[in-house]
Amino acid sequence: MLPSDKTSTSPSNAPFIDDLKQRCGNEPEFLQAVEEVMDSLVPIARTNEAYTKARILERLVEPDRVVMFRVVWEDDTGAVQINRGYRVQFNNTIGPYKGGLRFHPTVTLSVLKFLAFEQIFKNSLTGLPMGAGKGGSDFDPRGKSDHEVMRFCQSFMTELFRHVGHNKDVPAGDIGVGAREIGYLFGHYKRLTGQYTGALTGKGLSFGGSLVRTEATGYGTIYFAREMLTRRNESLDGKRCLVSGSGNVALYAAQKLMELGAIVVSLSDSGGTLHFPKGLTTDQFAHIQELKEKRRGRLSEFSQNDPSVEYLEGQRPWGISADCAFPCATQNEIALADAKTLVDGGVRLVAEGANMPSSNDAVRYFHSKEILFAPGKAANAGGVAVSGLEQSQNSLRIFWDRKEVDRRLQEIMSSIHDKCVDHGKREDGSIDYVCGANVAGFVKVANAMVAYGIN
Ligand code: NDP
Ligand code: 2IT
Repeated sequence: MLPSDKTSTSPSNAPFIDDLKQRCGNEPEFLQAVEEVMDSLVPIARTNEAYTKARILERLVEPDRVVMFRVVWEDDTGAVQINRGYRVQFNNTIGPYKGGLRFHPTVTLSVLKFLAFEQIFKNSLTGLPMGAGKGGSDFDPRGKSDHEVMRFCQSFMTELFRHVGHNKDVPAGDIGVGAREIGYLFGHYKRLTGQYTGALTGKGLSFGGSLVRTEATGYGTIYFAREMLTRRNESLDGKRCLVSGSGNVALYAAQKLMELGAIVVSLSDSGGTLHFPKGLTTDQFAHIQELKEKRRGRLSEFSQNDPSVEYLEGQRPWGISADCAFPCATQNEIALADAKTLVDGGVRLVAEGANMPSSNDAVRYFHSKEILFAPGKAANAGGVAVSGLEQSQNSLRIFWDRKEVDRRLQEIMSSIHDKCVDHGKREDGSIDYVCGANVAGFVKVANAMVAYGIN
């Protein structure tokens, strides 16, 4: 049982973090992710002799390996372009490395290390046999033609293929990597290896993909929030909900919210926020889906044709009053000041569809105000979970129908919720979902590491 003090952080993790700062001082996102996890783990690991003796925590923060490579490609004018590619293979204790690829100009080693580190706990929570990795490039798909994206993906895979494989490391999508990119990457992997295996997930339905993978992260986040509310005899019905982002995660989170009777009052992109004072309608949703998924357009274009919607240029959604918030865009989109704005605006539940969208002090503030807070590694695990189901279907050479995959997704999200409750219960009966997710995800991996001996 955890103490009821909702603001406490563990002073005992300071030496651990100080030591890591010496070695990773120029990796702020990675340090941020480790610090958040160690607040929960240091008190547990330091009182467990087997973990202390085997130095599990110290081993857990060092990736197994990092591959960095040059990606050269030709743009449509014939000019040579150079980007940097990465794959961080963080931990394969409980299964082959598994995690997405991100193509975005902000990609750095620090960002990919934080994402791969989070994946250790997230993948463990799913209950499926998946280790943790992440990769990507500083390549920016925005404004590039399909041919340019194809040439980039082929060049990227020309190096990556040596390091991945269905029993070794299985990449998938993340920011900037969707169905189009996975198609190009898988096509080139198949060509280079001469083998048809499930070495990537998020594939198209005609070539080994799983139904519901596209929707899984967004739907899973909402299933998780539904569990949090059900435990308190509440529901999403009629709740006003803020969603940030308008990519894969945000769109399907919004769709599931509407299906469950919630009122979606915002979506956003890096240009600004769309505010729907009366709630997003299914018609508006279909238009935005077409704009974002097919035309790769900007939300500012949508507001020009729909006067019922307000466009808040250059702003995030957090200033709009609501009951629940679902950050689904990117890391560090909720700073402490935003957390205060959200709470002042009436928000009582925050579930992270994105990875680490809230800064650590924002999370502490939510806890101090008794906000129901679900960290990304638990709430957004539905995406990688259905990736795991895609791997199962590929290995079995079968194809489950939509109902079957959605049923399994709901079961997995519910079991992740139960694990968070079991490991995150405070003395006053409330749940610390951050601690619950960190500890539940950790224990399985740590026990396996101990079983393997020193390696
Ligand atoms: P997409 O590329 O489909 O969409 C990303 C969205 O976030 C876009 O609306 C984009 O706006 C916005 N965005 C991206 N970077 C920034 C930025 N620096 N500042 C402001 N807005 C930004 O990505 P996903 O929806 O797949 O991913 C969103 C989040 O969910 C990420 O944190 C990802 O790691 C996480 N996630 C994704 C999973 C998946 O299965 N795809 C699984 C689990 C977590 P714009 O178009 O203007 O760039
Ligand atoms: O952050 C994530 O969990 C993902 N981008 C999905 C990873 C996957 O392997 O499906």
